[in-house]
Amino acid sequence: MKHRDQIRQIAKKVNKSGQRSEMREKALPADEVMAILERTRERDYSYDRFLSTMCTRPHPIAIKAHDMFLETNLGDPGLFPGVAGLEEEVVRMLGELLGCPLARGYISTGGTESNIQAIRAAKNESGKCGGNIVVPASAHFSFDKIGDLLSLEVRKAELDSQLRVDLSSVESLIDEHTAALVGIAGTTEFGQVDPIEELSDLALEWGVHLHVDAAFGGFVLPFLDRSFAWDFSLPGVKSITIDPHKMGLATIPAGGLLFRNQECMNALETETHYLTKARQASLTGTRSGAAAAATYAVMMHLGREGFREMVGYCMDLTDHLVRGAKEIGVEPLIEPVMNVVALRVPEPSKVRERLMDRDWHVSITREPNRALRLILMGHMSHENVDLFLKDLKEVLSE
Ligand code: 0PR
Repeated sequence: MKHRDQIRQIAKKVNKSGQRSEMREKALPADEVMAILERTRERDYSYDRFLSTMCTRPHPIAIKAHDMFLETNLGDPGLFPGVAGLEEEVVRMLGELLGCPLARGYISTGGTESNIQAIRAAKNESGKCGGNIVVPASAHFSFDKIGDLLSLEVRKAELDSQLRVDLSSVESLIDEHTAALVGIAGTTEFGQVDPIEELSDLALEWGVHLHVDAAFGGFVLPFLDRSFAWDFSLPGVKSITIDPHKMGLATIPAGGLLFRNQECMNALETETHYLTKARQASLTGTRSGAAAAATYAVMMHLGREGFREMVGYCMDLTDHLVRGAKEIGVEPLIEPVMNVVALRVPEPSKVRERLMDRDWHVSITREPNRALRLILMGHMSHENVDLFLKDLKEVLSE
């Protein structure tokens, strides 16, 4: 069969909602297009049953702000000084939240871009080519992409019994070719916080850049009752990833990258001769002003008080889930630090499948700490946690 025919056949099968797979010659009235979109949207699942995601429904004010700034492009800020000013305000607020009011940075497209850029800056600053970075074994897979993109060896340090990075393992992996150390404040799978204070000491001792990945934890840790030392208040911390599109309740793709000072940012700049600003530090050229506006709107509207309340709600859900799990004989791998729970169940992949059959979207963690992974975001309710526990109990006794 010819390649084109093959593609047509596949497209026919895939397009269950009745869209055509080829670009039409004639216009289709807007209401018909919208009808297709509405039918299509119904095929997406609903957040009510999501226990696997670090994203959530954006706050209504974020949606309004996003809509208002939809056509703005922060890649050419001179054309959009209004939204460029909002981005500066957001960076100032984030810097202050993270213990460094003079921090510099920008609104990226999420944790992956922020991590790439932080390590790229560290590599450029260090002048080390073909070097290595030392990350915890629990690091997000974006660091594997970084190794590939920046031709750096990614050395993975072991975890301790509490699933934090083991410092002696980190020490054994650092050498004169190390361009950066990474600590995680809110690991993807366990919500654990690495010993950032000790990593900061190590980074200063070796004169290497310490990057903290707080893509998830950045909007959680400042609002917990328990306090951690993890941000720019530690002198070794040079950059932080913090994602407004996760616990920040902003719209996708709002990501955040902050550097302790301008010199770190300079290591990312390229010349942009014909644009309204002569230099650019971001990875993408064209980038969403809407995401920056949405972040600004939520941070202003909720204030610290609102975030404390939202995080408090998620932690309540977490306690409720863990208490209920223990009642049916299921224990967490660690006592949750934030609203991420890893439950020890037999055959996690099978349990996950059975739960998916019951419309629960859950995920699992990697070996050697295979477990059922649940994230309690603001879209979850106590009632749904109870329904989930009932189903979990039934699945486990099948
Ligand atoms: N760093 C950490 C600590 C993360 O948890 C994540 C994503 C990233 C970096 C990368 O962020 P971006 O995905 O914004 O580039 N953590 C989630 C995860 O992998 C992302 C996610 C969100 C996945 C929603 C699925 C989902 O439905 O689980």
